[in-house]
Amino acid sequence: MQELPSTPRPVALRQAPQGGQENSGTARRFPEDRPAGILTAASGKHGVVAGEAGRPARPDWTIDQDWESYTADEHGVWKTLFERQAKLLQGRVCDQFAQAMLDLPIGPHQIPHFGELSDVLKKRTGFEIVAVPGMVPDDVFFEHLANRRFPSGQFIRKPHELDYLEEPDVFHDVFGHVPMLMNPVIADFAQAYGEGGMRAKRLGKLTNLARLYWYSIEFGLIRQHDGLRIFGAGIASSSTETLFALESPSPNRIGFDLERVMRTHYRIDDFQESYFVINAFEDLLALASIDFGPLYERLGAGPVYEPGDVLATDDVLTRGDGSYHAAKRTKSTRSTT
Ligand code: HBI
Ligand code: FE
Repeated sequence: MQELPSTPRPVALRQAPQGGQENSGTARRFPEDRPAGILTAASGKHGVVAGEAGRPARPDWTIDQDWESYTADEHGVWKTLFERQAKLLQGRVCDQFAQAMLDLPIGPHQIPHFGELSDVLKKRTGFEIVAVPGMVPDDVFFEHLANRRFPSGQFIRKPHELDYLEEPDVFHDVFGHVPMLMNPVIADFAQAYGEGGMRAKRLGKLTNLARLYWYSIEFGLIRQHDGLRIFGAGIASSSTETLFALESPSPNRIGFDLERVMRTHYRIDDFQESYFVINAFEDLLALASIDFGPLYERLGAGPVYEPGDVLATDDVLTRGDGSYHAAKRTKSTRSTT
């Protein structure tokens, strides 16, 4: 068992809670006259999280990557993160992710060009990368995915935020998500999520759908030839969660079940208490053909589970001892959505 860093605040990406709701986004309106180029509010926050100041001029929230504007220090942050994670992921990330890293124009020396990544990605799965300031409103996010555009944060975290960040930056989005978008099945699933997101929002079921995204695309594990491997971007872009998710005795590791997952709260500001494990990427895509209408009806009627719950009906691969979160709970209040 590897020793986990005992530092507080782990994590690569925590999507900031929006309006206290489980990632349900904001319905805020912003003035239309915002000048282009203002990407970061004085607060240092980005995108939706920055409020009015985070909204770019274009209605689809895209901005230019403006690659030339990255400083040497910013490329240096990328390098630190890249080298640490590339090493750590060996033998821990799924084969498809590892292979995609070799196929993409991505390396330690500089923040990648979105245009160059898109050239390769487009040929493989038809996806392209567009730059956004940070978190974008749900409907904007869904619209991009539904059209096989992956919105990636343009900014990179500051040197003092290497292990904890509330917003999706270029390291989380490009290092964490783009390799999996090279996989045709994941690409189709991401598009289906975008399409389904609109519908879920209309039906008031976005909370349920967002849990599916969270426990798969962001924090999913997969069974491969020699054991559990990472495919979720939130894990793959975090050194501390890479070790926690696979090697800590604390979390539960449970066989993926759609309805079970969609009933389960998740943690937004710390490691997950439970990870869900798929057998193959095709399992995810099969979900895209399910009629979510009746499913949403059932979900509305049935129970909701806490992040650490283990049920009698679960296919439990590892029953966690919960030690990590128990130790923290004695110190602070719980924070889940
Ligand atoms: N915006 N840039 C960005 N990245 C996300 O992952 C994201 C987002 N906006 C909304 C959102 N995710 C989620 O709230 C939805 O997946 C539900
Ligand atoms: Fe993400």
